[in-house]
Amino acid sequence: MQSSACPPGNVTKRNGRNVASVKDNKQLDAEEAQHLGEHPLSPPADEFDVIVVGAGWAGLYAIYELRRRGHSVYGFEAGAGVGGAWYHNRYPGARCDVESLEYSFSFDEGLQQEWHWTETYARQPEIRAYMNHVANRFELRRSIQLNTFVKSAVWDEEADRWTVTASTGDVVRARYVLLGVGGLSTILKPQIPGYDSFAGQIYFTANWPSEPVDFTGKRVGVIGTGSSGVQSIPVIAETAKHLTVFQRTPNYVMPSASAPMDPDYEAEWKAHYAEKRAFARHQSSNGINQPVIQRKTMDTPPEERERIYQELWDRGGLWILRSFSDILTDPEANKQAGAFVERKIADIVKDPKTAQLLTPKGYYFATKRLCTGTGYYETFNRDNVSLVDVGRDTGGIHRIEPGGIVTDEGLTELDIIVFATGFDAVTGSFTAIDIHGVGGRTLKDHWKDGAKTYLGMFAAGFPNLFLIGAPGNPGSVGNAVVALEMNIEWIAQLLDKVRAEGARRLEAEPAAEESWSEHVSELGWKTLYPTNPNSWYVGANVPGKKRQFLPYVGGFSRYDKEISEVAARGYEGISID
Ligand code: NA7
Repeated sequence: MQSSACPPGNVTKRNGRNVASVKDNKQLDAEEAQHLGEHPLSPPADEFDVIVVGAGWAGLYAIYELRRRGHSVYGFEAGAGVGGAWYHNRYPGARCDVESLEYSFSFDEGLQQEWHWTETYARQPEIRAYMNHVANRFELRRSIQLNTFVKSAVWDEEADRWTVTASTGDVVRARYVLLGVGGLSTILKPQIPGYDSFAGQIYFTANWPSEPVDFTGKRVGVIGTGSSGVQSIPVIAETAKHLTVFQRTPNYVMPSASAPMDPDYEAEWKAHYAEKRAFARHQSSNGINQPVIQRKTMDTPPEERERIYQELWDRGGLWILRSFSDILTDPEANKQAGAFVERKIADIVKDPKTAQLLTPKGYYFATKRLCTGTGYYETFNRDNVSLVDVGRDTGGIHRIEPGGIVTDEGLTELDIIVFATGFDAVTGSFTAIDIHGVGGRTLKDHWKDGAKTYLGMFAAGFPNLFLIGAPGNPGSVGNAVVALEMNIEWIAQLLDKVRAEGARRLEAEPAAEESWSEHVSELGWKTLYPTNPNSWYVGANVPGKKRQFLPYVGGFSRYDKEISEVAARGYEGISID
């Protein structure tokens, strides 16, 4: 293992100063290829203490932490490299909406001191480079088999073990399985008639090639205006001959306002990392060092309100959510914030009809995941960009033909179609694995009338199985890295106890799962989030999926307190035998 004195992969010395280099995906592929030999091609044993599925944030940390505590751990990763969502989502403009100094691991002081982020909000290649660095620095690659999709996990009642079968034909047994499969990794491919007939090229933002895609002189269509569409549209517009955006639901888009990292800001963070990490976990509402605001919207005079919104708009990212305490609970307060952004859209977008189309309607501000973008609204002022409404009250996208996309407006001729159509979020990557628990019951079946978990980590009837980023967890409404670090540490401590007691099996009690799920739902309904029937938070983007508000929105500090109290009460709600 490297000592913390060694420079990380992204820092070199120039004129005596540390200078960070930002590589593109092609360079990162080449760099990662040098380490491919470290990855096993098949499991070195038939049996392990823990199988970890996925080598994104959760998988990397789980392998590190569980191995450190003396468990034999083996990981399977479907991709050809580590990084999970940040490996696959290489689309132009991809960037994190949480500040880089926060959206990073806290578990190792040397790691957080040595890594240098070049921008306040990191772009995808820099996050991928960081995750590669983590895999190298902690020698995690030797425990990760790449290019291997876990097909099934079957609980063996007699042996208290899981049998895990992979796409490679490998079959291994393990006492525990930890699913770090990611809430945003199962790509949604809309069933649009004629899809296969398209004569041009099709790309998915969530599975973007390493080679840069050349849009020069091309007629490009982007379907989808969630975060991926919003980030890629301005970049594609710069070189495309013409870009047509097919919008089903307009989103509220905040300016990303990313900036080059200020050395003083970075130094201040690095000097106080311990306090900042503790705040994110124990005191914040969203896993981020943003103050918990007490002031209420309607108690604040209109001019002062406007000043606050403007200040936070200028600050960029998701800061506007910290304007007032009631922004997501009081309809009137929410409308004020929404109206501020709607005025911005009207100011920025010159064509009134386009501005009108881009203005969200019929749902409360930020109840669909708020987007951050760079020059998003401004892009619609370009001569080479047009917007086509494929909203639910239009005929939507009728079909794809060899020459392009047909909507109510007729045929839009295209050379390239980019699908920025999202994911079967939160549950999709768990149910993509054929998981059979007690009595052979599948997780899919267990969740068919609505997904439920205990503490966002366990499913009743699925012993010794850990879910990271699952329904009932706060990760998807805040800093996911903080949430998964909390979860993995909590699970690691539980396993220490189970091992010390010589127990073999732990399982969430059905009543505990029921009451946690009710609690999650109640917390949700105290906010405006569930009123929006049309977001991935409620599974609305997946045809036939049960509509249900999935994330835990009680706040990170409350979640931390609740799971800590469960542990302090002897892991109440979990039977340990
Ligand atoms: P999102 O946020 O789920 O966005 C997907 C977009 O694609 C959204 O605008 C959808 O419209 C649209 N969509 C999906 N299917 C269709 C069809 N059939 N026709 C037209 N438009 C369609 O995914 P992203 O990848 O952008 O972002 C996911 C998360 O990653 C994001 O929230 C951040 O947390 C990071 P809809 O809104 O459903 O009407």
